Amino acid sequence: MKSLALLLSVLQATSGFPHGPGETTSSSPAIAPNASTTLNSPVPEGVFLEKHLSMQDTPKTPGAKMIKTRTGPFNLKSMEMVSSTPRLRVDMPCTDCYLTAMEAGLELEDGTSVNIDSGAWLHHMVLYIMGPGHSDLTCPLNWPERIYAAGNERTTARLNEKEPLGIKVGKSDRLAMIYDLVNNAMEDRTFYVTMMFEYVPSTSPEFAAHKPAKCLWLDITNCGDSEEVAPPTPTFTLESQPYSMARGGRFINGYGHVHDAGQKVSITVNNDIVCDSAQLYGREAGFIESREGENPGMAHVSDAGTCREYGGWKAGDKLSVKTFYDSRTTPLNKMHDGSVQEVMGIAINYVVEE
Ligand SMILES: [Cu+2]
Repeated sequence: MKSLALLLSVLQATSGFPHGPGETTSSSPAIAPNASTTLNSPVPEGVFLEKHLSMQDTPKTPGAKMIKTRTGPFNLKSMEMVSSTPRLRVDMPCTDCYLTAMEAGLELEDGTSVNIDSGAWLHHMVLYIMGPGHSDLTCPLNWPERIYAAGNERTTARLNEKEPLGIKVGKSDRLAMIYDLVNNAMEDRTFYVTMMFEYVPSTSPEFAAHKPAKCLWLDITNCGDSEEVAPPTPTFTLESQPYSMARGGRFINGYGHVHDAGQKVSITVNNDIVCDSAQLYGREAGFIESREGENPGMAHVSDAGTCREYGGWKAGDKLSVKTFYDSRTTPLNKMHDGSVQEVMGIAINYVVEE
């Protein structure tokens, strides 16, 4: 644990270090389908949104259970922001089990879910697993094994679209988290970061049929801190350096993460696009900023399109992620001090290595 604490504190200290190797090109073609959406607008054709998890629903996976964990309390003063803060003790949803679906949330002490319409931002959270045999697939020297991440859009990850797969949690494994939270309200507030997990316990008859999946993280900063300064042009494309894969594998499920003005995230194998994750805005009231906010009435990212079963790659192939921003379609996000928020381009992929 000590080395992780050191690693995380170093990562925290280097937040804002010179940018990663993402490249910038301006005036890219407008390749985003139906990027600008509004309150209650239907899901655009060709875009699939994974169904949100609910503690009230019967788990979609046979033999699975649901559990919700809370991490906190996080006490934030009015207009306070906490960035890249590590949390090394996170409640385990289960041990000796497979995590088959995950979803983050943000709530108050009494369990009320909160969002941008009340000035509460789950800017980011990343969930890590540590224990024997766990290492990150794309950045093993830089990060503990990343298994889930969410921006405020709180995308649902599902690992078993067609076959019994999950993140394997061993008996002695532990979870850790990094979080960024913002309280844009006039009053001080106490938040909890929540995780809903669908999982298959070892006591389930379905357990034996399950195989382990991994999270494959692609990032415009490669193994950096994910943040880039937004280029000054109204449109821009940011792309990672290629990741050379030592082993082959298959993509099961994946989605992108951008900041406001981001229209889509593309995943490429040897420069061929295999997944486009469209980014939708303000489809629910919670994602529309209050009149008192930095961006009064602005519709923020509310949904990220999910790709399912989108092929695979061979040993030696090059994977990359590319993100397309257009601030004419949806504006960049402004921070407290009037500056423009840094931008991101991440693809979270759940894969099976071969
Ligand atoms: Cu982000």
